[in-house]
Amino acid sequence: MTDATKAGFVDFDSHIASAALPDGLREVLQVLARTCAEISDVVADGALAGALGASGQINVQDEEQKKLDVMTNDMLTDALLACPFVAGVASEEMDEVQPAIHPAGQYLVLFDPLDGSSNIDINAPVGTIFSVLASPSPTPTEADFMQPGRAQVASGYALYGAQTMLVLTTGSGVTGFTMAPEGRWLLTHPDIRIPADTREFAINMSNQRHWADGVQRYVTGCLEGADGPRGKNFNMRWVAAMVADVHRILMRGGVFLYPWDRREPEKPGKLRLMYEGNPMALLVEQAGGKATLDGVAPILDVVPERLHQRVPVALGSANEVDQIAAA
Ligand code: AFP
Repeated sequence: MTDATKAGFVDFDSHIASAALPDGLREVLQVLARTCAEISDVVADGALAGALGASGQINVQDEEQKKLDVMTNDMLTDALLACPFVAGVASEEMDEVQPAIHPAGQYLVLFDPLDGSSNIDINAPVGTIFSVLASPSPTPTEADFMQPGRAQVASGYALYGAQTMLVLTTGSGVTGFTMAPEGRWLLTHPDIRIPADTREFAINMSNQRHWADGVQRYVTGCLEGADGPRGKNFNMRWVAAMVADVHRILMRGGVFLYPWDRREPEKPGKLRLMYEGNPMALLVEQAGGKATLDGVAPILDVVPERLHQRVPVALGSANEVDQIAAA
């Protein structure tokens, strides 16, 4: 793309300068945008940066960390804790919350530094997901992070795919930026809306035999297509990175499910409330979709009990989420 073409786009800093944001939030979002641009370069370098493969460490979720999980977690933690408006951070990759050293920060930032880790070594899409809360205290403890998703003042993600994109909400709609050379984010998607109806669903079908009856009925209805009760054919997609599956839904509609299943019945689901469920739910609701635990109960109303809590997820096109509830 030529510089002349790119000159027609509003950049990230100008866009958020024109938004009515509280003191300090703008700066926190700038740090997130800048660091995601840096992460994009590291992800793109892959083997050239020695960034592929396992780190040899296990995280708090009992999952093997990839080198890029560790590198991107450090990049975000260092950048955010250096920002005077950040009171503390929490990450999918860290056991405990990290309070900032300077005592005047107003915001808490929670993140999954590299969602879709199993995609790293096969050069498939991965992303960074973030959630921003107001801090009740300048010296926060874990209890201060335990706020329902509805309290988020901003959330978003960067998707490192065919293009690198940053998708953001500060509570009044959803905007998307595409990364140009030198890490410049340009506003390419000023008002993202999810269509209410869809013919596309996303679920890991290999877990089918473990699902609860309602999910079985819903997916069976989709698979029967025009010959079944739904009376229309469905397509299926599964990227194994929530960030990419949700991005597709924001771009063209669809539903995404990661339900409770019988493999580990004591676990409510696989996905993490604070780093995946809440930030994506705010984006989906702000784009006109529904984000629920089960087709009905909004994810954003869950009162968190633990930092690394897991939840079931059913989100996407509003009328199709209603079909999940009705199944
Ligand atoms: P990791 O980033 O920990 O690998 O997990 C990604 C994820 O939490 C989510 O982004 C995907 O939708 C889901 O896992 C994929 O899960 P399956 O491995 O069951 O397909």
